[in-house]
Amino acid sequence: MSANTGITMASTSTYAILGCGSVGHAVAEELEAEAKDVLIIDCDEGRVEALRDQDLNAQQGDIRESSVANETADRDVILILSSDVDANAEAIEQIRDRGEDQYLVARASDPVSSDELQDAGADVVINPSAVIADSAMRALETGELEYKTKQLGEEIDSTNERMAIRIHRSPDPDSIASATALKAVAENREIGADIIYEGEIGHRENRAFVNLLGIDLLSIEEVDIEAYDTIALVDDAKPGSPQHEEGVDIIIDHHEHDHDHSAAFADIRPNVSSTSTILTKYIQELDLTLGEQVATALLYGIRAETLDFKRDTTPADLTAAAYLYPFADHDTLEQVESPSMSAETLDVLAEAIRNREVEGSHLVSNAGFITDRDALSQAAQHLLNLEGITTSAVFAIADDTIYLAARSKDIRMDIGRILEGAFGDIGEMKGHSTDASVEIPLGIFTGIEVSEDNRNTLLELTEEAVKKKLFAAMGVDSSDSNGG
Ligand SMILES: [Mn+2]
Repeated sequence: MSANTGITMASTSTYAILGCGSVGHAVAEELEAEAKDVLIIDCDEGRVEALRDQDLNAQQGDIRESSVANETADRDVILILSSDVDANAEAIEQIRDRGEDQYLVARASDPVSSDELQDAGADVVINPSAVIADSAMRALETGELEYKTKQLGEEIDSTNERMAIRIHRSPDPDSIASATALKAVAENREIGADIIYEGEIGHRENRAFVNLLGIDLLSIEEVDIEAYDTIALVDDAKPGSPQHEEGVDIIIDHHEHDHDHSAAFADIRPNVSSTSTILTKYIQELDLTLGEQVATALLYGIRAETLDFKRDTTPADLTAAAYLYPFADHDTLEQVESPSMSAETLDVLAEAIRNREVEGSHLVSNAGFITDRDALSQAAQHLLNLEGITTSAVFAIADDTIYLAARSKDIRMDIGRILEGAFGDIGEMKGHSTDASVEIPLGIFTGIEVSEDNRNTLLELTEEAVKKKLFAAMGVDSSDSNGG
């Protein structure tokens, strides 16, 4: 037995074309151009002669006749392409009557005849009107993008002073990335532009993204918006957040706007998942040399908005991402996704490592007093990296509340259920089997009224009690060092 049983039909197949109107003729030429062995059979003497003049292997014959079926018996693939659907159906029947399983492609005229030809034994049926509709849609899409790109360019070029690119309040990566791309488009046309935001650049990842890529953003507070004569809103619509209203010239978004801006240029596409995807299409259409900053920003914008292609991803998002991929700086992307630790997280982590108590593979620790709760859950995550640790729980006090963050990488240990069991009656639990947290009012936990000067006492009281409760819930007794 040979292991090599791969079918190499593509390179050795022989073809027959039955019925050679304009479609058959075009297909014959394509196949000939690929140096395929093609036999053409057509009923029209004049056409056969013309084909022969072109050095094509053509014969006269009526495709309904069994003689034609015999003539094509040695062909692997038979394309039955006459415009007469009934003749095509008869040809299929003649060929199938011979009982061989040649691959038959047949031309229909509408969905009904498609079904008939399929029933007669065609392997593939081509419906010309569907094919034309399809390519018309594609042409329309390209045509529309071409038209829109021209319009956008003209609108940008009409700027005399500077263009303001406004993004939604507390902008996310998709906003920042699409604005960065539009700014690059403007600068390529020698139009100065600024990205203007309101609120704050929240989330550590977003700040890391802006800083690592060196994206210039201006706060609305530091600019005079009157100084800009072109206003663009990019990824500005955000459900539940107010949108900019007055004097807008350009809108590019993947969310509908509540307000009718009557902007000179608007491209709003609710059928794509990110504004970064739309900007990528413009950059492609403009054939702009894609700088690393813009490519990396857009790729991150698409990934963040689609949660790494897990949420509402469309083919347009994927093709845009594939286009950007080779131009993007992947080291930077990696850094954005795991930004270096903040000072407080480091402090909390250091404190938690110092105060840790380990039973078997379970670690429980006290991080003291904190202000940033985010730091606590990051510390819990990092503690899992300590050798031999599969479950971590860190708690701390902020104001008059005990915060506890826990993580588990042990599939048998449902940390959410453990926290619920230990503290569910006195605190509020959030999370699931691998990642959970709980908030407990300090007063309820200790039974002592909280005041400024008893905080340290409360922390000590809390520490012992929390550790004991947790280890017990994890199934280890903290007074027994053989536990775990
Ligand atoms: Mn968006």
